[in-house]
Amino acid sequence: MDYTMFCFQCQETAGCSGCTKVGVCGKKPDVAAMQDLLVFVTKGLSAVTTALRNEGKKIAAEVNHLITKNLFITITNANFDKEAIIEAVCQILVVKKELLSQLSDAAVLPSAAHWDAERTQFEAKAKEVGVLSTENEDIRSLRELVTYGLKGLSAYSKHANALLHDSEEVDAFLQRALAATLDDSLGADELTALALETGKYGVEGMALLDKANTETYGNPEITKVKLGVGTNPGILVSGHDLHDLKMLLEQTQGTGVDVYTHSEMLPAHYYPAFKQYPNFVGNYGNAWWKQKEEFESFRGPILMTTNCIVPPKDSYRDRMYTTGAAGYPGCKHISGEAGEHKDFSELIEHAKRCASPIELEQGEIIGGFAHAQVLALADKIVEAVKSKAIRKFVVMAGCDGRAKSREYYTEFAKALPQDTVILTAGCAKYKYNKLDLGTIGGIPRVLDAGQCNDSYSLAVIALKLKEVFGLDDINDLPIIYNIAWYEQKAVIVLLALLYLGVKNIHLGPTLPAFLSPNVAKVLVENFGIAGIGTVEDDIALFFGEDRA
Ligand code: SF4
Ligand code: SF3
Repeated sequence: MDYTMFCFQCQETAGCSGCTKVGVCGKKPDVAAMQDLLVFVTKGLSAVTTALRNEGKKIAAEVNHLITKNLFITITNANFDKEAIIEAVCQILVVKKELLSQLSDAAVLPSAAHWDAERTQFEAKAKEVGVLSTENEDIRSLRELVTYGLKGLSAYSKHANALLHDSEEVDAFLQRALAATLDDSLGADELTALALETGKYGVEGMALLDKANTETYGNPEITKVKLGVGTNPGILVSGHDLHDLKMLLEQTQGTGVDVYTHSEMLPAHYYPAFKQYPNFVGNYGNAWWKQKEEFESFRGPILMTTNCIVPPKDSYRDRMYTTGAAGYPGCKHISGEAGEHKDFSELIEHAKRCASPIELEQGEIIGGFAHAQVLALADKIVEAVKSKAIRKFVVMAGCDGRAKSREYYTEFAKALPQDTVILTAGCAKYKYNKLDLGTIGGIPRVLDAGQCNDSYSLAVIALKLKEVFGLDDINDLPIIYNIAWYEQKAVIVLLALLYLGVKNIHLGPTLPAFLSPNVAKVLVENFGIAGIGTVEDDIALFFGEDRA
């Protein structure tokens, strides 16, 4: 196929500019092409649904779910299965055709809304609709900033949808904003405003998921999670979908198969509802990028409920299963949409034939500091701030990744003065959550709120502290933001923080390649966004001469 891929949506992008031959993540050009096409037709469908809403018509929940799932499929490391992506494109075309016929005036819609074709024409079309099809680099940058934010938002929406929580406002915005990225009449100012509005709905989407999670599973509470292994065979669950984990736990009761969390699934242990399962043993391994070694030594089936998938080694490929938006060619996919039962019996039977996991480490880690738990400790925390036992909070949320430069975060955590507390969420925590950083008056120096979407908790905590201290500006709090990003969920978290008025966020290990110099300048000038330096320089920058 004569197609040059171009993808620069994640932090790992080749040469900090764009993957053009094959993704650093392992995404091949033919898969990249179909992902580009899937984004294009999903935007086209969104233009149709937005026009229908403007005519006062209601959009079915299944259509909203289809849009969020398809965007989620294109998130970094979620789905490498070309056939599954082609199927998703076909499905969109069918739904789009039907909805177009309901529209009174379809003439004004962009060409993506009208595009229809046979599968044989997909490759040719994919060549025309990638990121580089927008020629102006600033417009391209802003369109992609919005699109990536919406990809993150779609992931969080999908998890809420799985728990039967929907928000018409979030879906309507997501689709309106997707459609707006097709609109050639929108200039840089309008698109910049749209990016900030995306942040507003990022807050709403994360609040929706927080409500869905806490109403379903209870409020996260301080929890010690075991790192060792038992003697039973196990299933390892990775990704972010708590509902998948719940269904698996129910189905494994009494089977002699244990269940372990991996990477972003670790925070499931913090919820009361998951503690009732005697076979929910602990967490195995680290952040996503170490999975090649860790999945091999786990020896049992692995369920990838979302990103981040690393192309598997042959040694465990047949043990890797996917579900939801995740997919990998040759790995069995377990089907089931929102509200449907998923049948994990094949994984459970598979596990019974496997040896128990090889132990990687022993001990335990502590977490569960989401908003309700932290607010329950508010008096203690406020007292510690007033007495100066805690000088500063450092938000180190976000993603982990394989780049060596990310060792910065381990060293930064170690170098922080003893009177600082790290607030974290997302898989970024694996860079320092197993260090012994001690406590301040009984409060651990690393407070883990949960998954990347639980960055929402950190915002709730900040807003509460602002209220308690009687401050007018969230930026007057003793909080430093030093965030690590990797994929597009971190983009929606960033946009959400900007919407909440948080300034001077440090973003690393590199600034996004999709920010053109002009767009980066706007972020620097208006929001004080900055990169990272050396650990020593950054500690000096944040704490001046006043270092412990
Ligand atoms: Fe490259 Fe990241 Fe895109 Fe993968 S997702 S192709 S690593 S920019
Ligand atoms: Fe991690 Fe992929 Fe982003 Fe949910 S699992 S934070 S990188």
